[in-house]
Amino acid sequence: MPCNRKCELECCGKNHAHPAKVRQLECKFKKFQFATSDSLLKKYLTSKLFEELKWKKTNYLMTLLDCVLTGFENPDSSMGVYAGCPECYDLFGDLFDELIREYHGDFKKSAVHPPMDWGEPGQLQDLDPEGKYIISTRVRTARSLKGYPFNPGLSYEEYLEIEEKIVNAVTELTDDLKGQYVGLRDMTPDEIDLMVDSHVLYKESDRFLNAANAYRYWPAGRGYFYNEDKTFIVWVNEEDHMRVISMQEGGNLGEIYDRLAKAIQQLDEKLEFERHERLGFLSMCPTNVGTGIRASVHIKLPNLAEDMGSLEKIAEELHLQIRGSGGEHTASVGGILDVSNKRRLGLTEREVIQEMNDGVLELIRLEGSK
Ligand code: ADP
Ligand code: DAR
Repeated sequence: MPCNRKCELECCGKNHAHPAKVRQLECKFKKFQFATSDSLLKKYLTSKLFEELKWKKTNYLMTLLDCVLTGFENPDSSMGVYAGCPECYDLFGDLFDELIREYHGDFKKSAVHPPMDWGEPGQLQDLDPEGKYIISTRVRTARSLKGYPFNPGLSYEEYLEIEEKIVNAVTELTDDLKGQYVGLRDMTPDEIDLMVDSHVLYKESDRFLNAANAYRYWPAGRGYFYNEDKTFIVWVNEEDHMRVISMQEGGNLGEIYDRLAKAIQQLDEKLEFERHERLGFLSMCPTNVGTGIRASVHIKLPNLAEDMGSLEKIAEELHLQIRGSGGEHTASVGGILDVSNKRRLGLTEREVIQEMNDGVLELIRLEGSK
């Protein structure tokens, strides 16, 4: 295998993947073909497409192997693919476009994501003013700094560069967004666990990300920024270069969304983000391209949750996604469900949040009618 970028360029130039990587890819694909998997990778990476893509390499030296290793190692993936760098969305577009079309509600190759539009502040209300259902609400978006690969392609130095650029930007935020940055290297395991358990921070435990080589050089370049009351948080170099998060107890979606919109407006003036002409803002995962917004409530729906199969069907019709209370790939604890918008692409920011707003209100209506 190439020992580093210089070695790879000397061995096989910029035109095709290193032969050792292709041999590894072929071996893993052969094994994957016998695996039982419902992932979109399994559905769309045909042998014909595999042969067409296996020798390709981006200018960041990312290959098909870097993108699909997570799905080969985790057949229980839903997608099974992460982009190794922004160029992967075009170079391996015959694969990514199918996954994106299916995940984001039939977003066809001919479709174009709309310009960013957060709408005007003060247009959204509290989803649960009486506090009967919603424990807490969180709205996050993902951003990638322009000119860098994603986790699978980042060097040690690039992790530190990204961290420095983001820290310089967030420490200039004003008003209620003012706060402080802490690097994970400066935290004890107990401090990290406390923040993870309170849903403020992430940790190095996602096997899908691990299989995608997203945890190399950990904890270098990793950390988080937070304001005084931890209602505004920025994750640095978790799955994406940047996750910008607004969250608080209760269901006041309007307050939380407006805070995030204000933060993005300020960050847009300080950082340059990777934006694709057709897919909008780019992220490591194809589920997060476009607006990158996931707006979620931690909500108790005891009546609807008695029949999870039926609830999942209703959620799908409302373009909602249900996760466990610990986030993705976790179970629901204490009857708390994480309910959020599913699609993030093909709609403006304002339309995405309206879709989530309307979906959650419908679930609350149905819960109350039981
Ligand atoms: P992401 O939303 O960033 O894609 P996860 O689904 O893993 O990733 O959630 C990240 C963290 O945010 C988890 O600890 C999860 O419990 C927490 N979280 C998500 N939604 C809410 C919410 N509405 N209230 C409180 N914490 C939340
Ligand atoms: N585990 C991967 C990711 C799916 C979407 N979630 C992200 N990007 N965190 C899968 O294919 O299941």
